[in-house]
Amino acid sequence: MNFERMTVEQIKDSILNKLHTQFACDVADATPEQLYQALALVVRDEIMQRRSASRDARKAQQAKKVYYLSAEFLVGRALHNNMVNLVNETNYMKALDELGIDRSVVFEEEPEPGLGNGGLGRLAACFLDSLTTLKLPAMGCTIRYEFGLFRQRLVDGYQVEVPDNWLASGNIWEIPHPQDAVDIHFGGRIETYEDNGRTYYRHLDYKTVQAMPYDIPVVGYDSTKVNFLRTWSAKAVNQIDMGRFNRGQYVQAMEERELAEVISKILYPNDDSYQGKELRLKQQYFFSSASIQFAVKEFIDTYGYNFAIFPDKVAIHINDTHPAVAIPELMRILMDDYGLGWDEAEAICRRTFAYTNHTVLVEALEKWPESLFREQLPRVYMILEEMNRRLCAKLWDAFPGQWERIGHMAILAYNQVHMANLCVAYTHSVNGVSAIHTDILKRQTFHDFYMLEPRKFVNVTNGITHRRWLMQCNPELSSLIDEAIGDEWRKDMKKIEALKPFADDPAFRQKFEEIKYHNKLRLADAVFRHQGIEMNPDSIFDAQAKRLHEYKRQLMNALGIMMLYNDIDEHPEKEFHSRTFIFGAKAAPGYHRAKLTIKLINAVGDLVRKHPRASKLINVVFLENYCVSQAELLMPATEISQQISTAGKEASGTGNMKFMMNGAVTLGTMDGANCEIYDQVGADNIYIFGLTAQEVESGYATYRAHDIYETNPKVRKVMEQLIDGTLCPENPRMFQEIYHSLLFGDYGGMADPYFVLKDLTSYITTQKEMMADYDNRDLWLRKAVLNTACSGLFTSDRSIEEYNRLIWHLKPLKL
Ligand code: 26W
Repeated sequence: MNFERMTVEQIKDSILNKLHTQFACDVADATPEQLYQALALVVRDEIMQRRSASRDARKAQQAKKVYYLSAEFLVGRALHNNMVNLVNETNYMKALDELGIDRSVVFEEEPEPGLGNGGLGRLAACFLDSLTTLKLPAMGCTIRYEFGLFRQRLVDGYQVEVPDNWLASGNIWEIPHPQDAVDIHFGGRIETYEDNGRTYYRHLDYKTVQAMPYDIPVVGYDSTKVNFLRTWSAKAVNQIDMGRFNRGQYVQAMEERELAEVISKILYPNDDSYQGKELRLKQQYFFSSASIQFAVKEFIDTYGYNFAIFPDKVAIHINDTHPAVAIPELMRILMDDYGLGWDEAEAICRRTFAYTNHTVLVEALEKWPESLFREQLPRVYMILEEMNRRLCAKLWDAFPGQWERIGHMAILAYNQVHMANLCVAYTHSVNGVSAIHTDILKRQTFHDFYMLEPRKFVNVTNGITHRRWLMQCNPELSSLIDEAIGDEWRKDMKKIEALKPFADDPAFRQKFEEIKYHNKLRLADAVFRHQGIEMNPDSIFDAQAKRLHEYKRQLMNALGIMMLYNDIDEHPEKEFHSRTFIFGAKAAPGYHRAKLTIKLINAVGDLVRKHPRASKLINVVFLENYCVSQAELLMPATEISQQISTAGKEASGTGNMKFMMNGAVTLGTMDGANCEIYDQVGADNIYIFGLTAQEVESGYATYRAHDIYETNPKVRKVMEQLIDGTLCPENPRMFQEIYHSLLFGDYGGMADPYFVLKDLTSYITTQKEMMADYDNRDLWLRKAVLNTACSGLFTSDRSIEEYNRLIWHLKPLKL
């Protein structure tokens, strides 16, 4: 279908009009924030014109819809992205130029919604973009956190957390829908009564919190399809308790309100490590229940009470276990509110829900104390008991007498609620996020379930939206690709493989190199403006950007830099290529080791800066507050992408895909989606080192980190430097615990459980090979171009097509 795009003249008029009517000003006297708001309002209008068409079409076509439930959606800024997806970027840019408005100033005015920690949240955002572009009916459901992920400051090399008050000056993109507000009940008690031979349940004495939805539109690329991200905000039903107020209890009169509204106050900053906090459980139930209530209401509005067809019209996706409580919640609503029997309700749930696992780290698997569930969600808890009873009965038939195994698979066991077991047992599909990860799920994490229902387990390798992660963030490279192979790749990313032959075209390679250089300048300029740090664009830009975790091994990167430093120091005669090591990483505020690693990286940077020769050859840059907008600058500027997790630990990774799509060459282990990147680019265009996942697995029994320390003088030297005052003369013991953990282990655990010292030697050797190749410009640029050319598989359009084919079975809307 064709639709009108706004012309340059129309855009200019509309911007001026918004400035006049909203802010009573002109371009000349508008603040940057007012310019941003005016422009955003114009873009929003253009989006909203498409919205009604797409909603009416879904109703008329009675199309199945997916509700993607996720505690996080790390959407990033919307303004520029929406212009790109409206395919009207050129007109908007022209209009801004003609009005004399500096676009980069305006874009930077937009507060970035930090409604996610890392990979899982960003993946959900990429998926919404692809769902909409593929014209699939979908809604993202999450929490409208008033404070997103903390902002990171660096003070003396330490991380300092600052609250992220992203809603302080409002959010242009969200539309409140008070008519869709729903009540959520916490606490209280359950009364049962019999009627006509059936048991009924009555929930009494509960506390009510209202869930108020705010919708953020998501625009499909070059289509009239608009989907929404529904964000739920907690509101007290009684703003003020007038009874108490009249009795003079002013503070108490507000108390209930504060207790209710704290639910959507802040995003928990833990990534991959679970803590059983009551408020987090309340958050999970809050947005899951609200979303399920809404999905049921929408179903009834369209199809009436014919629940038998519910799974044919509604798919509900559980993004990791955080929204798992949605499953017993749908059971509850179907039985208690609509009178369905257990078997019928269970069959509907099984056919409706699907679950994605995002991590195999045991410390990340959610297990809640049963008592918390019983107190906060008494009716849901009763349903879980019955779900567990029925599951265990089945398991008893399958594994008679094997109590330990059954305990391992149960929903309720050892006074805990096992959310992953709930998901695996009561959904129709369980998927991992890369080939190796799904394999580990089948062979280890969920092996016993896999034996019973092998066909339930599927793989869908993650993807990223190439619209944000190539077209928007790297416009110059995108135009160069257009020149070479036409622009069809923008709509169908598979077609980017047509770029492969250009890897052998010297003129193309040279242009590719020039663009990389421009992007390096762009990044250097931004880093200088924000942090006052200079980056030499003629050095190699080598980046590791991801949450800080021991398994991701930023520590190994830091030790590697120290070894390079020693090499430079000991060999004044040797030549080295100048290199900028870029880190971007937030540490969970309570994760002490991770925070110390940030300090270590910065201390290594300081050490290098003090050395006359090393300071010219090495620069360590720690990007403050790594977030989506920073990533958009970093990906296009990077030449070496470090993906160096202990094999078997990183479920997929998605930063690895963003870097390679922008022509960075990967230095990595055979882990997560690095394996698929290897398959796509071939062994010559990626640098793989280190243990395999199998070797790690068998290494736990035999590995002795101390042996490496004893036999390798270079490793011994950096280890000693951690504790001899080299890094921090005023406090030589600063990094002692890292030293101790690598050589002796923490709290009686094994030494170096992430095999840092074990992989360090092959890591260094591989980097040396890489440096030699880098100097051969033709060879290196060929690899870089091939990385972009081979990145077609990693578009999230492909991931979503697979989810749809294997799991959801939605039909694209005819618009
Ligand atoms: C309850 C604490 C908690 C919080 C977040 C546990 C687990 C998580 C997430 C599952 C962590 C996460 O973001 N995992 C990442 O998901 C990405 C998208 O699939 C993968 O690419 C990453 O490899 C994986 O670490």
